[in-house]
Amino acid sequence: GSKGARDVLLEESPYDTAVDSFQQDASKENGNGGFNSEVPFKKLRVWCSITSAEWKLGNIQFISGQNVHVSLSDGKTLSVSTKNILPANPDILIDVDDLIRLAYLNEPSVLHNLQYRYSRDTIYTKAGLVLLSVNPFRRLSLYGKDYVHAYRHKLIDTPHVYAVSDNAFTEMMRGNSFNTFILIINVKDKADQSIIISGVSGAGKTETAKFAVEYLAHLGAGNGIENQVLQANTILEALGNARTSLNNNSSRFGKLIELHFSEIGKICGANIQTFLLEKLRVVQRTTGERSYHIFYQLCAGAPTHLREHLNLKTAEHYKYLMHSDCLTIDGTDDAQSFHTLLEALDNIQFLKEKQYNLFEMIAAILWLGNISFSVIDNENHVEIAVDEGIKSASKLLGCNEQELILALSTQKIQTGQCSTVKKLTLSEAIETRDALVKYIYYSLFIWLVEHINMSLGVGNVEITGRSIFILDTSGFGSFHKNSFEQLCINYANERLQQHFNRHVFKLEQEEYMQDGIDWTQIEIVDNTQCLNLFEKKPLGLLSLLDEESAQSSSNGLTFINKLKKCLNGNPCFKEKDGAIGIFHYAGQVWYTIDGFLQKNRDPLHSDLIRLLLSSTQEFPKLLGSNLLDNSQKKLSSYAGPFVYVDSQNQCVGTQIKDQMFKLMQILEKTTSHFICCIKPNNKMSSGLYEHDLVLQQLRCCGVLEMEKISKSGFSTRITHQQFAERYGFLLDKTVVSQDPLGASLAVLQQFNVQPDMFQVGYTKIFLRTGSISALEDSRNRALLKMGATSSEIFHTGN
Ligand code: AD9
Ligand code: MG
Repeated sequence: GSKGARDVLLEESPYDTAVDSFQQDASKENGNGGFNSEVPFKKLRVWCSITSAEWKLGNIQFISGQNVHVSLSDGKTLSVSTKNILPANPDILIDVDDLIRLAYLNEPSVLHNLQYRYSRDTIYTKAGLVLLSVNPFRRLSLYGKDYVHAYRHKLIDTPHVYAVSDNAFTEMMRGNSFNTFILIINVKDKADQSIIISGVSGAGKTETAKFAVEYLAHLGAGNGIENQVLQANTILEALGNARTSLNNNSSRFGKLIELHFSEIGKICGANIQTFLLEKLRVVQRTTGERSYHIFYQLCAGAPTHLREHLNLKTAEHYKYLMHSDCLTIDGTDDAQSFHTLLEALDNIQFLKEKQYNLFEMIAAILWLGNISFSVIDNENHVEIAVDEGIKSASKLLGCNEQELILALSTQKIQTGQCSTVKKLTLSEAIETRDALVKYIYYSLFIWLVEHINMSLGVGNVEITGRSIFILDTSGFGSFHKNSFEQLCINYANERLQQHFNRHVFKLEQEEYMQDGIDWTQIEIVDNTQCLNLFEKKPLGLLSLLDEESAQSSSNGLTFINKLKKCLNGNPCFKEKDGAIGIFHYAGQVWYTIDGFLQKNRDPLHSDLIRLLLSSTQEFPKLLGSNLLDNSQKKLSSYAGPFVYVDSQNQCVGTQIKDQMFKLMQILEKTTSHFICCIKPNNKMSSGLYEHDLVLQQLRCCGVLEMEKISKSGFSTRITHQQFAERYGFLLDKTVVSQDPLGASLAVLQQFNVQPDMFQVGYTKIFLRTGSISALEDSRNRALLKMGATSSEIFHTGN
């Protein structure tokens, strides 16, 4: 039997049921998702632009000159210039789960679509090759075993982080296996996959990364490593996450998790690389923000014996914690988190003794912060009293009280054979102490990461060469005041954005090539200029910073002058009143130059290394000797007072650049899958969707740029088979065609689809935006004749 209209309707997929008659005009769009002026406007549904981020929906009533009169949905009438209207999609398209399927891909339409879905807790939407995820700010029941099962067995095919993870897994497993049925040689023969998660601070990257790991852990469960990876997350979050003004659990470091799989898809090893830990936070941060979680967790949750051993008090006792005026986070129980942390440490076989070492150093930092410096003369020189701070700190560090006092209040200066001792001023003393603290904390972090990696069995990683990398970084951010730390983070994001641009737009165009259609490559606006501003040698910002940091006579002013002289030609650069403005892909950010040189040098006085080396305890000694090994040359031959904390004696900016280049090398060897997280409001509250904030992010993550490709490209792609099934029944009875390709071509011919509006690929028909609507109209009319009601036609598949 032949299929009735109802059967056909039930099979309908929602994406190409755009039906309003005006839709035919979409093909005449002007490339901005808007109309050409000659388009007949009457009765059209349109978005009227009220401000740059606010639109109202209405229908055109009449046009007079350059003005359009629109009746809004609230009954009011508005008169706007033709320049300020954009076509709206028919209601039927409001819930499409891939934005590329919208008949009109303009800003208000995308915003509206995402908002509609968000209001129904549908937080995931695709935009071509990218998954968008709008932060729900509350737990949704979209995760867990049942959902893993459903996505694995394709029982659900709606967009989800699980679906992306599943794709990565499937592609990895298909990887290098030979498939004789593939006629076209797949250029993506890389078995390694990466899931790259981007988004502003608080958008949900870290949570999304956890869901991805969770999904892959379920799939690859075998020898327990998957559980250890999840535990490692808990530990790294305790030491590397903090409350900021943008996110209560903000990652202040980036991480690349590598899950390594066996031939049969079981996880057989894992590795975590970290970068860009924001050390400064331990000693200094903006009011209302916290230091790293572990400090508060320890203070709130340590059991009695540990408290006694560390002479531990509650958080409000410590200046390092008190100075930013924020000790707790709503809805977070630090004591409970401490127990979770202990469990995680046990789980990765981090011995009790080492746990003690860790907590001793955390407590030592807290006590170092309580040391009181008193100014003793009018040159601001300081003295340190033997108080509880000094006593506890020196005990925990295993060093002599007097030696600690000397190291923090004086500096030995070697001139030839003689050495003199110079007293430190208050600001020098504080800087010296803070440098020690930052060094200790950073070393703890690296030490833990090393331990975690040992427990994750990195040893196995070379065996099969199949890995999935998951990248979660500190998000792009612009605060009220931005300094060196933010510059580093934003630079890193700039690098990742370039990878994103190249891959998303390259892959899109590759699909055309693979299916053998004619296509002239489109150049997409990219952020190369901004990257050049940072990276170019010898005149990039980072190398200028290094050059200036190496000069002893330099200061903020000399640095600014140098920047002005060398960078003024770059359109991404601006200077004003001792601050520099950089045009990032995500907007302009102003950075204050204060402290740039010092932070870039990141020096540690050699007296402090000697102090650590003098410790009677093994662990602080280890911290000192690590540094000595790394910088032996510097200490002996150069004999300068400072050493760089980095192993290659590099300045921070250069280290970061190197780290990013290494990261890019890894990612370039993988097939990348992208997830863009979107933050719907700045209040961290569920249900609130702020247009301007979302729009700004959509502009950054290139979603709207994808429109360019889809406009000049072919936004509708349907396999020959699907096309023939959907429209074949419209063919004149006289046309006899057995194969899908033949039937498809006959349909295109019968409906007079112009040759420039479609291309026939090896496997699919590619159509330009809007050219499907004439076919849809005819199809709907035919179905109506066959007895379907209009509401059935319009609403099936919704
Ligand atoms: V930052 O750049 O590290 O400052 P992230 O990582 O982008 O930032 P994060 O994942 O930490 O943001 O998310 C912020 C908060 O949003 C979380 O603490 C959760 O409370 C909330 N969130 C994010 N994603 C989800 C989700 N899929 N479901 C529920 C979520 N809550
Ligand atoms: Mg994060």
